[in-house]
Amino acid sequence: MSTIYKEILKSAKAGRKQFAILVDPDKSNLEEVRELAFTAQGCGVDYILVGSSLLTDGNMERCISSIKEFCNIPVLLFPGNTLQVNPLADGILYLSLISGRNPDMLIGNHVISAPLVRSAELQVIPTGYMLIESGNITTVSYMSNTIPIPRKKNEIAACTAMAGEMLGLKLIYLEAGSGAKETVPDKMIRAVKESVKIPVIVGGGIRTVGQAEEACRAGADLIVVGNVLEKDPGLMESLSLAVHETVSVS
Ligand code: 1GP
Repeated sequence: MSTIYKEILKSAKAGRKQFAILVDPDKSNLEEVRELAFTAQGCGVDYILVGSSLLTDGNMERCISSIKEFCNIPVLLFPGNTLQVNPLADGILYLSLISGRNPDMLIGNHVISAPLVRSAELQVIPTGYMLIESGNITTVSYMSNTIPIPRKKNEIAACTAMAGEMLGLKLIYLEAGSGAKETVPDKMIRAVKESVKIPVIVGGGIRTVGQAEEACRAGADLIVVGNVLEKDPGLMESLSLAVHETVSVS
């Protein structure tokens, strides 16, 4: 078992919530990336995810090197496609998009990237990635050519997560989509959390401390925030503090 996954699992079992930031190499220039990394180090961020649904002029390698210049927080690839696999990272959320029915996102891209991932010696964390309807068509939904799970269909979300766990996936990631209008509903987080024993990640559209706390109380083990920090890096400290201090309410 990879050391990063061991830490995620240990924290989840102990009820210690964790906080990750998402850095999109397209949306932040290298100066901004360095500032995010420096701030993250100072406020106890647990992981830095790097990736994008569509990368145009950003550069994964330069982005990861810039992060590593300013902090020693584990960097996890959060790849939108096979081109984003990079050996400079510490690990990879090896995402299988289990809420969708696009074979390329379920297994095809993994077959293509497998030799690269193996030779990069990344810590591989098999992750069941689930898109949840969030009020608008998100880039990830469009790019993956998949329909998100409807917001009120908690039973579909729970059964999908259960199937993912029984197939051997190690994490469930409930994703509203970067910049989503609405976050993943609390009731759905709760339904999924009650259905599986593996840790649950929640992200997409979280802009306030209150939203992060709500997701944690509903059962999220790890919160991911990206977009809002590009505009307001100062919010990182209060988000990190709030997540680390919140406990689940059953
Ligand atoms: C997206 O869950 C992450 O993949 C983070 O979303 O950018 O909306 O915070 P935001």
